[in-house]
Amino acid sequence: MPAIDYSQKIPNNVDLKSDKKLQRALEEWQPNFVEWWCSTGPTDFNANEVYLRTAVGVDRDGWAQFGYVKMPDYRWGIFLEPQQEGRKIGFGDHYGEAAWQEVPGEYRNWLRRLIVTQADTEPASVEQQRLLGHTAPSLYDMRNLFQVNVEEGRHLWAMVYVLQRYFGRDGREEAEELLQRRSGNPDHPRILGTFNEPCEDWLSFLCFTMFTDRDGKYQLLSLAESGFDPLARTCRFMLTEEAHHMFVGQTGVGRVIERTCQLMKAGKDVVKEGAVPLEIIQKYISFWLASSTDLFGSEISSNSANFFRSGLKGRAFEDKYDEHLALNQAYAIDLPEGGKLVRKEVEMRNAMNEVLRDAYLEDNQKGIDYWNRICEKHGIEFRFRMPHRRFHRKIGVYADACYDIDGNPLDAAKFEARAGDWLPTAQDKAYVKSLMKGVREKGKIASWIAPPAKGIDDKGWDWEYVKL
Ligand code: BYC
Ligand code: FE
Ligand code: FE
Repeated sequence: MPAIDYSQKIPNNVDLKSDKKLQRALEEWQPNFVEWWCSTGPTDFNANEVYLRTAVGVDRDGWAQFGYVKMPDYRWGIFLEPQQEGRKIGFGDHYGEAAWQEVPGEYRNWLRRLIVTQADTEPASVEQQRLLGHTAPSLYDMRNLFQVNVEEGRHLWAMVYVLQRYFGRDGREEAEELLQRRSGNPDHPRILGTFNEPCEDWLSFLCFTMFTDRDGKYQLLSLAESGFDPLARTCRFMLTEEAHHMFVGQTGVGRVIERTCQLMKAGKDVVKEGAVPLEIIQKYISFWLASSTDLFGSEISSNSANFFRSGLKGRAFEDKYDEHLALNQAYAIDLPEGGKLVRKEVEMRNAMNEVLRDAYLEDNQKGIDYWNRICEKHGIEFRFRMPHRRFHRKIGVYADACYDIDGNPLDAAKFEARAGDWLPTAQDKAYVKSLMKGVREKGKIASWIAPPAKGIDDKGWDWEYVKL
């Protein structure tokens, strides 16, 4: 595996220059990408220098270099983890066979669909976050937003490389389509639900990076197990970038909670001080968590069984399982039947979406526990909670009925009557929106969020992360 070559138009560690045809195809796509970035990416800050990290290697330590960059000049590139000699397929019917270095013909369509679905989310999130720079609560937060944005742009590059390198003409067409669909466009939307939801205020953004980027983590973990080796290797490197996105969400929501708790403890009026009441934070959490829970697909899914059986998409941390075939095993699911829930056993392979969702929800709970420790530290009694996995679902076996926040079935009228207790109301949204005023002075921060414990790259939080 060559080191990252930055002398090339497209930085890469895949020796792109030795494959002229591919290099040409990607160099033709590059200006379209930049045009997409400038027309649908972050508005108005493309001329400003932002203190960003850029990948300079693929080893675990020290792959990042920090410096001021204008976003359109960011060195988006193609970085894969090195190939492991003799890697074997780790699960499914091909368990123990040599990992594929080219696309297995019989699985070509499934594989393409998985890669396109993954790819589609990356530009979608950039589109959703397009206007947030204007209302950033501090320069530190503005920089983090832009870091997330450029890296999601790079994730698109990662998937487009796989499409163009391994899927020929179809792959090139898909790469173009990825720049055509638009988040929230009714005629030409992004593929998955959450990626068409408006994300127009920072509380939504912080919940998105906490919960939706974490779906990204779990989907990438399962694709990092893929028997199609180039996909596995590119997902492994993407995961190293993903950690920062979830950090932004985890600590960001934590800082909103921290600010509110400080005011409550001091006996101040939270709304008068321009902070967010804990009940409203909970409603935002419930909305984004429920929507992101949908991203795992249906509880019972023949697609997921096919992806697992064929060795394309495994479970997160497949190594941790005692066996890797998942045959003759059952998974118990509470299925709705005549207004009641009835526990039924389904074949494990058909429940792979649910297995991954379990791991995801467990990870979310740790994040919620961390937020509750902030309340505890300030002596505030309020505790955050995860909504039940059946709550407010649009995809899967619970999508056709209503469930309360604890997962109990209730009729649509009763749900409507109580929805405002669980999900942000128009009034809540208007209040949060009213707080969204950009703060651009060094060392200053908005009224609704506490400063972070430390800055980026050993700088103070009050450093000039964006030159305006
Ligand atoms: N919205 O058997 P089913 C990230 C579709 S996030 C709309 O239930 P299956 C990131 C499904 O496509 C990670 N449609 O599920 C985060 C299928 O449609 P077709 C993204 C949905 O097939 C933040 C039909 O329903 N990566 O990286 O097992 C910022 C029946 O499918 C939804 C991936 O998702 C939904 N929520 O699909 C930036 C990995 N859910 O084909 C980036 C790749 C399902 O019948 N994707 N459908 O028309 C997959 O592994 C799978 O396609 C899914 C589950 C996880 C989406
Ligand atoms: Fe991503
Ligand atoms: Fe991400």
